[in-house]
Amino acid sequence: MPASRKPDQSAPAPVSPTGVDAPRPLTGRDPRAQGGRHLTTSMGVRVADTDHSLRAGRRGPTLLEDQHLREKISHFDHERIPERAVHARGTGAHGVFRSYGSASSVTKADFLAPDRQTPVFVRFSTVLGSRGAADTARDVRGFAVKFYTQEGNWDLVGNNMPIFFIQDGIKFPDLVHAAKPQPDREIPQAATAHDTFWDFVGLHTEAMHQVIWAMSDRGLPRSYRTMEGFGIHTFRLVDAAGSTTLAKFHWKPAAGVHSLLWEEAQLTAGIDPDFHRRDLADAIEAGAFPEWELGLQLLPDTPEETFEGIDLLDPTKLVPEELAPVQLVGRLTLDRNPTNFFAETEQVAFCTSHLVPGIGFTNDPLLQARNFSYQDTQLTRLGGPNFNQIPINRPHVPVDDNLRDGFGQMAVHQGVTPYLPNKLDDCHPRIAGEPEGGYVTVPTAVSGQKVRGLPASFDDHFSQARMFWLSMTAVEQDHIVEAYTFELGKCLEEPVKLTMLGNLARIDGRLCSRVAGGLGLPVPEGEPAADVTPSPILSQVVTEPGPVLGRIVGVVAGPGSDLAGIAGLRKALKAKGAQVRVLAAQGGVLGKGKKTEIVERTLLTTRSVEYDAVLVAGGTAGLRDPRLTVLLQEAFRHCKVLGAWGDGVQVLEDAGIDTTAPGVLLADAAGAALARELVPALGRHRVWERVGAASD
Ligand code: HDE
Repeated sequence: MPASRKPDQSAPAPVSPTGVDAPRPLTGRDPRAQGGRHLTTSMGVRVADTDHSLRAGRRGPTLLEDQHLREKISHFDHERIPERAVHARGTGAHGVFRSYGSASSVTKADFLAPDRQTPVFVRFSTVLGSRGAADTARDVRGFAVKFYTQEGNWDLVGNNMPIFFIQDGIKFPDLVHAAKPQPDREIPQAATAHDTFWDFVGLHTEAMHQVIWAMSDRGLPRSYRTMEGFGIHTFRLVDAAGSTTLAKFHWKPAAGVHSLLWEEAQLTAGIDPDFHRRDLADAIEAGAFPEWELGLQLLPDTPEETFEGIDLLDPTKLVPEELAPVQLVGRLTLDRNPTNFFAETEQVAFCTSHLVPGIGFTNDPLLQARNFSYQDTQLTRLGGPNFNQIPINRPHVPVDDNLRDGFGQMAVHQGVTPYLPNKLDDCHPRIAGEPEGGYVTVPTAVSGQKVRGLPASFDDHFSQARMFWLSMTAVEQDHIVEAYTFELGKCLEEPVKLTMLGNLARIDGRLCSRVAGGLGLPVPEGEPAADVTPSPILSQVVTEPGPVLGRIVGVVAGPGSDLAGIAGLRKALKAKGAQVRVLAAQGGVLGKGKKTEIVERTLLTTRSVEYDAVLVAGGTAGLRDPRLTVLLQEAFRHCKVLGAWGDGVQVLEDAGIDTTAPGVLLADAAGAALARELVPALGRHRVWERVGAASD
């Protein structure tokens, strides 16, 4: 037995099943450190040898009595848990939600009262790919937020698009079975570009609105930081006096709404499949904390539950912001990366049924099915009914739930009365009336015959798909045409393509004829909805420069480059929240003494897709490399800002870049003047004027 064991600061904090653990002091510790000084078994016995199993002689068989061997291997054998059925690939971060108080007039939710600060955990995800899939697949993105409020946990489990593929949750297994890899060969991974997906959505026209969003630039976010988020369903808010208001939740990103191009997304899946995961973690580590404002579209709670003719229970319809502006009610800041991916990001369990007083459901048939599904899925995925005791899922308030036992029970419950009513414990834990913060369902009238069916207003499957199409700028429409043509072009079955073309004809004739042209198929007849008013706010092409927070500027350099210029540029960009990354032919350090630059990427390890803009430093003129030519031409073709100072201009010219083209910034030196031009150019995200003027 060890002579003395000092209390170890890094020992696990006591686990309480009913609240937050006391935070463990990490001050002064290397975050990469495991914790304790000595390796132990799971029983806390110090281990003397972890590299050799116990054997009957050095050449003999392994002994069954080797508990350390058996425990080590057996635990490893059971390390994996089932991945999420959908949204398996994702990443998370901790943060805080600060309320402005502006929602208190419509909801009594305490965390929305003035000046409240609520801890949150957010998980972003793709829908279709497996846990190890690439981040940049064309897909809808999940945007799930767990608010650890003083009244219990509220989960807002949303997406980066404001509508969904289906109106009734009972169809979700059909949708997912069609969209996931085909069951015979299990391909393609993380992609809708295959027959079964288009077969299903082609026949299932209520998906048309969501599908056109997925085929738009929204399906390819530049970063999780540059995505909007939507609760999709209409919720019912209730204030302290019992008055109700219908509401849709929106997240508005401080970094603007920006996307990748399809070619970029494909290249990124190869050069950095963890692109979005890395981007989020790097931004937080660099102190460029991602932020969103939470907004509400407030809609009168009328018996019809419609607004301007839009059925608010139909999750395939949005309410244009021009008709119901988004009112901002608080700010979300992500400021801490998880310490352990599995414990936090993998085990976090969001449930749409987790509500707090002040927020209620509507009868949206998709939401109603979700309220069953999320709780249910965790039972298998997290191994039983006690998943809410896992630290990341625990509320930050006391829990006295009378729920007992079950697999993985972590609590040592006290007392003998886990039932109500009881006399032995004076009827504790007591129920709470509304004034004491008890959750009371808003009384709403329900009547009708038991039927399997939806209201007639749900039958319009095309008008909002057309509205979306008409709201796009020309360049965004081009991307949509390319996306449909790519995806249907990957289908093998002609009837599948023909059915979809028939649907496109009902969205827009020009859209249909362009896609049909690309596929080499006849253009079907169709009658698009009349009198559709566009919603220009849906376009993400900006005319005014937006923020450049978290943007990455690649600077091509070499041994003779102007390092002082690079340092100056870095300083100017850092002041705006953007970062410089030096790339060169070889790795290592450029320069000597005080002025040095670390080469973060070499031409072998990078591609243009990792940068929002690429500049060539002065003093780099001698650098010629076919990979650099590809990198610069790609950045140009992808409408990114390019630039050079001093003799760096020569490098652009050698790569065949038209240095007179829009968005190519040339300067004598990397001074303030270059930074002044670069920042707004970056803030416009792309130089769309260049489309059609590519150098190759
Ligand atoms: Fe989900 N969904 N979903 N979903 N969903 C899951 O829950 C489901 C839907 C969304 O980061 C699963 O814990 C059904 C709409 C996100 O952990 C599962 C229906 C929206 C996440 C499930 C829907 C979403 C999920 C898989 C139709 C946008 C990831 C693992 C009735 C508003 C949460 C899990 C995370 C995850 C079921 C429709 C968003 C199987 C049955 C609509 C962001 O329970």
